Amino acid sequence: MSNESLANLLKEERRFAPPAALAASANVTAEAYEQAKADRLGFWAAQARRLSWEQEPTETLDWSRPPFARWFADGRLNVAYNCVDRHVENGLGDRVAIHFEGEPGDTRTITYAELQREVCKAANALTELGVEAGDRVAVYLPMIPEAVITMLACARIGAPHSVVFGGFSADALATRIQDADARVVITADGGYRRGKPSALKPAVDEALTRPGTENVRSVVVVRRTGQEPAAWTEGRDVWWHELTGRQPEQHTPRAFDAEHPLFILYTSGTTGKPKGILHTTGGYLTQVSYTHHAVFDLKPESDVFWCTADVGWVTGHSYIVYGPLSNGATEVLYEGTPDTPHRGRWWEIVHKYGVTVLYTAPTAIRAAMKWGDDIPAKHDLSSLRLLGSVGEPINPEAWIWYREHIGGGTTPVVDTWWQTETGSIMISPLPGVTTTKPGSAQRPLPGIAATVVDDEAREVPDGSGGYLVLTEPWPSMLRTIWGDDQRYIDTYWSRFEHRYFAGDGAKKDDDGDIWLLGRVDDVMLVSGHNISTTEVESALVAHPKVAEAAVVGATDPQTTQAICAFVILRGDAAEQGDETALAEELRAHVARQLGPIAKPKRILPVAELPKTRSGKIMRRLLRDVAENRTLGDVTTLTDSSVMDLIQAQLPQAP
Ligand code: 6R9
Repeated sequence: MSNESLANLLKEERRFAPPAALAASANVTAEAYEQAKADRLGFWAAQARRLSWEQEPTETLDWSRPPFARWFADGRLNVAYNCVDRHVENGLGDRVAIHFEGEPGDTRTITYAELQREVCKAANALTELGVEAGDRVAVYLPMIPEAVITMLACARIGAPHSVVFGGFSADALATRIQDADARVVITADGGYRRGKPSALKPAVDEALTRPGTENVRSVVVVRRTGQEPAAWTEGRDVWWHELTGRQPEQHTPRAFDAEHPLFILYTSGTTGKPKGILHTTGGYLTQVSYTHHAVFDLKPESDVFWCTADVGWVTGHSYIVYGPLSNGATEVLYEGTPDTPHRGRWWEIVHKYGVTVLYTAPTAIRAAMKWGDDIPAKHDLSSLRLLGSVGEPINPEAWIWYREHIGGGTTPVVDTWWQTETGSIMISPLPGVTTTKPGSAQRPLPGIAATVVDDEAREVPDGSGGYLVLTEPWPSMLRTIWGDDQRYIDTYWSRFEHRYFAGDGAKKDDDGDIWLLGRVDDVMLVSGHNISTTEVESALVAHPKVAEAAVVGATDPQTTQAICAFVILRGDAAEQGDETALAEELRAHVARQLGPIAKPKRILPVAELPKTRSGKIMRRLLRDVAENRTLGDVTTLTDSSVMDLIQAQLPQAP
């Protein structure tokens, strides 16, 4: 990747030291890096003791058959016991676990004692349906407490869950049910989205007509919207409230081996069959619990944590369910979209529940920027003390806005890099230790080994770019791709020997800090130069007229690829017209910031960008548009009509 452009990201030269008060009482100090460096496995063995084990592990890591890792293999524990029962036993039954806020404004407050009763009833219910340890349960629910309860109930009886986004189609659901060979599906009549009830049960009915789904013997339906199910299959379908209503509130948790499967989660998979990422019990829980404690400096007695992700994304698994609850946190669970019924909804929720730690994605931050500074300004956000970002590289511009307009100019911002495959946060500042740099995830966490290598697997010197790799196994690493060990080896462990290939481009700056540059598939090749989409996008977003940008390389006879930029303009600029003049202005701006080589050949103003439900821009589809091709798979888009809109808006490519 061209080194000239590194200078651009570093143009935002402000640095932010941790607030003195936070540093003084931080859960984790700089010492942790030293300890982990001196004895990495000893460090993780100590973190495993954060959990309650029925049988403490004596072995930390078995790496005798790489890349198949076994962590804490002779230990035995129950995940649900760790997330719920032990807090109740410790006298914390009255602490609020979940402040639920439905999109229509209905609320529910669930204490740890209530959560224990609900999880026990659900575990008994699954058992009544014949679900046994090892059976897979598909979960297709909106963001309601039953989603969390179901996941914990599955964990309690050792039945791996496979959560599928409520926004996915019947097709996507069917493929995931088939691949995991699920035995039961937990769903709802519907959920609320953008002010309207949106049905879920019909997609389940449709999915279950597909071949390969015959082993699903029960469908449990939560009543959420009150929509009358169009179809009801007697003997298969059962109402959640009827089934759980007749169950005892006690259930004795049984301990499972540390390597017992906990869940399968499918990555969006840009090509081919989706990959079922398999996570197991002891190592996963150890690392999500530790990272939630360390990165969010979580003080369970006083903090109110809010992760805005959907539970259908790994971020929801690790930082709504397993991380916060294993730490006994109080958290917010919100069902709906940020702009329903108005664009200040999130900020209203922060104030209402006194949220202290907020964890969200760059896409949401950029949307809030686009809607205007005056919206958050109307709300008292002074409870916030720490902000997190995840999902995509965060442009320095958005990082600064987040700190200024949401964090009151005082809260630290932690940019956390990780993946479905890594299970938990891997690269991030520590809020009480790190002097932060807008736009950089900076350093691997204590106990994590990551670096940047070139094509020949050589570690690059500071100031250079290449591929991000993880050089040592970590507790919450994926164990395999469900049913396909060879694909696991091929995808992650074959590009570089003995190193996990993350698929992301990255750079090390002169201090050795890591900057993530997006998926390597998205890197563009222009006249022999590698140019990162992230950098061109950051340059565009830094222009006052641009709210959001997505950049792709389109095949070009002269330059191999030509940079094509799709931009969403800010309110006023969008109304002013003269597209040619504006395109010229933006091209000149990028050339000034990054150099002439990075100047987009085409600038295309659009109203929306195609995104996955976790907010990632699907550049592959924009490439299809830029190259006048038929669109590839759109089943994981939040809203597939966005592509029709974009295509209708565009002049045909020259
Ligand atoms: C947690 C999650 C993983 C991919 C990852 C990378 C991108 C995530 C990032 C980031 C730059 C960050 N990504 N966090 N890029 N900075 N802080 O997002 O998991 O949905 O599996 O996506 O997301 O490209 O490889 P997942």
